[in-house]
Amino acid sequence: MIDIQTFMLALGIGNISFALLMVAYIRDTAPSPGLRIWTWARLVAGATQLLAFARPQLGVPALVLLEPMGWIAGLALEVAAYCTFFEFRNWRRIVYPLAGLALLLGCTAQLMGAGYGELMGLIACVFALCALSTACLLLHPKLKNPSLLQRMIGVNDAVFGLAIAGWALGDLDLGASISQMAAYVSGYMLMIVNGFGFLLMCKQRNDATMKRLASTDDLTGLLNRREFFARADAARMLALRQRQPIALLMLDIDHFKQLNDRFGHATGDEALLLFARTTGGILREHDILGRMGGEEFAVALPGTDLAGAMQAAERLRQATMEIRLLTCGNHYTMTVSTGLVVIEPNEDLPAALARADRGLYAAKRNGRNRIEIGGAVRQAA
Ligand code: GH3
Ligand code: MG
Ligand code: MG
Repeated sequence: MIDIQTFMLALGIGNISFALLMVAYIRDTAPSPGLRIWTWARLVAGATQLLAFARPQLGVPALVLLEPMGWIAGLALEVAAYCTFFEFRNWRRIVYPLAGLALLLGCTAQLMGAGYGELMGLIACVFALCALSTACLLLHPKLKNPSLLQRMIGVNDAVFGLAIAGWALGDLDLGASISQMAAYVSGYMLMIVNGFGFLLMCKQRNDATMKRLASTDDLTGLLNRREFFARADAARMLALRQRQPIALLMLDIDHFKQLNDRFGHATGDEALLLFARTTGGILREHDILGRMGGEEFAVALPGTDLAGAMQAAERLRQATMEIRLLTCGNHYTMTVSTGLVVIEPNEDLPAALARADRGLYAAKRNGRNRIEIGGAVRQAA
């Protein structure tokens, strides 16, 4: 069995290495919420562990008081990092007083002449409480879609909490025992799993944000042009395999420039948002709606033939006329022109969109606020 000093040295080196890597990472990157605090937590925890390793040899009395302060501060920072990451409001009201109380308890125990083992037992109890609370937080069934990663960290926290509580309550003399071994192993795992785990949670969230930004339109939240193409093409190929029809609509709001010129760009933006919401609300769940740019939108309707697509386009046309845009106390109404095609089996998506676009131009030419079917494939070519 390794002694506690060696164990503290190993943990200290691990945490300081984590912290230094994160300092270098944060220097050149905009860090995720909580990552800066997490780095401080690692740094403080690592420094305290190195202090715990060196203190008996140094023999400086003041360091006896510094050690519990370091443990509690590191722990409080770790909890703060989690709270910031999960966007819990008011965490300061809970974490600060509890950290203060734990600090007071630690210092009082020191001043009353508690031995090292008793002090470590007290600190271990605080650690166990925090680890079990964090585990409850990460494994809470009400947490929105906890990822497998979150659950793994939660389980690890729970195991550490139980192991360290068993050690603190059952064996305060730091002798070789199973509970001490369990505390050592779970403590080491905590450093590794929580260290990498927190970073991976940040990465997971950043990846999801990047994916959302790369695939959706900022203003309306609809699919952007690129993502619309990708999904519509996948739907086209599926429809082809299943011998199902798939229709395509190109929609363009009429005289949108006038609306912008008369009421300003902000009102124009609001009109686009309302149009997107209205259209999204009317379509079926598996229909694919995207903003192609400006005031142009496209819809892919899997499993829909010409008659069905005509009905859907008409519903969209009617609903657009019912949108009421409140501008300077007046209700402004909009209309939309639509080009419609059913994708031919031997036709690719850009060609089908070009045909739908021809239908759209025909609708504009023929007076707007109407639906026109794009020409046949050969005609379009
Ligand atoms: P038409 O009936 O022929 O479609 O005429 P239109 O005025 O709708 O079409 P035009 O292409 O002349 O004008 C489109 C306008 O849409 C011009 C551009 O400033 C505006 N626009 C494009 N993107 C945005 C946006 O994100 N927000 C706002 N507010 N306006 C936009
Ligand atoms: Mg327009
Ligand atoms: Mg346009």
